[in-house]
Amino acid sequence: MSREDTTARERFIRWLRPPPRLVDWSIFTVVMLATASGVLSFLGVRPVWVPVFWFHRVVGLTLIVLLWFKLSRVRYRVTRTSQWQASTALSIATALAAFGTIGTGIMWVFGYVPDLPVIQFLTVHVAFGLVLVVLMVAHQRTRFRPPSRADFDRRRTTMQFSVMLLAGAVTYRLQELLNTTLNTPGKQRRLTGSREKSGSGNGAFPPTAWVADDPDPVERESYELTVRGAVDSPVELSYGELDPDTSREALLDCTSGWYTEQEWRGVAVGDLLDLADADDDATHVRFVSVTGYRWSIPIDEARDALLATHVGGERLSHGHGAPLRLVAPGRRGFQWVKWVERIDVRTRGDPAQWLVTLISGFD
Ligand SMILES: Nc1nc2c(c(=O)[nH]1)N[C@H]1C(S)=C(S)[C@@H](COP(=O)(O)O)O[C@H]1N2
Ligand SMILES: [Mo]
Repeated sequence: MSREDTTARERFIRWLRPPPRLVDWSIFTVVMLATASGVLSFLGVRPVWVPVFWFHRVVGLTLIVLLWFKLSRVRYRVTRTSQWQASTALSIATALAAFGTIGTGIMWVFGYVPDLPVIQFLTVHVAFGLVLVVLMVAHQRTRFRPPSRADFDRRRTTMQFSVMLLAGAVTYRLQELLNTTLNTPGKQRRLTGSREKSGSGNGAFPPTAWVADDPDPVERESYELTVRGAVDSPVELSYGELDPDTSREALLDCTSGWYTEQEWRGVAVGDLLDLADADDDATHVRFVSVTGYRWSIPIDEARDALLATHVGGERLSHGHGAPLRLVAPGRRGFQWVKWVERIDVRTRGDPAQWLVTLISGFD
């Protein structure tokens, strides 16, 4: 920086730019925070989660500023081929993953996204993000230089980061404003960022697997539902013995970026718990799929949930979890277990479910 930069803008940017090592570690931190908030956002459906989504977007936008600082500093290592080293390829791949993550995020927010076969567009953003974390960790290991005390100037560093975060927040507000004024397809997103699939019945929304579940169709004729565990009288019911007399509207919101509001009909879980005479000390109810996929919810909430046989007046299709799938209002879609064949009444939660949902379906 020997050149005399005199315009106000250049002076501001020079003031704003933290020292190199601090930029690098900020990028690292910001990507980790974005990942953590992204993963956390998978849990939220209700308005109390809004701050998590906000945080994710603001942090993501702050990353753009940091990347710009970083890339304007290291650009020459890529453009001058004489400077290439073994690690240059990794650096480029990392940068591309970062562009991919940010780019798909921006496209998603504005709603200008292609219709893809098989997967939903938001999944591409998630995939880019996960690749970015892996590459970034590898990249960071090839050029490890922790920030030193000299990189921090308490007042200036605080100011720099406040300005960057504020810029992120303002940009996010502007984007919302732009969405509304331009009436973009991204405007109608829910608080989770998901977009609506309208219509009713099986055809209105896509059959979705969380990771790899893809069982053969479950025959209604030979199907049996078991209720067991912390109960006085375990029960087994054939499909014909189920009495699907309970209806309710509920919103299914999938982490792959869509939601749908449907009228579900089926058996109230509370009725099944009464039938099996659940113990007083039971605290959780676990729903287990034919694939082993499972999720549990607190018993008071479970009483209120539904095991659906029908959606929008139609019998559930195989893809949507026939003969029986959990409808858990207020919970993210991945917890709405499909192809339920067993209900375990339990006296404690089930931490292992977090792992099981990821690996069920792999042999
Ligand atoms: N057994 C099982 N249940 C499952 C899944 C799965 O992969 N296996 N996917 C979940 C996910 S991620 C969502 S969003 C909803 C989607 O329901 P749908 O396929 O009826 O749209 O089902 C959930 N239930
Ligand atoms: Mo999902």
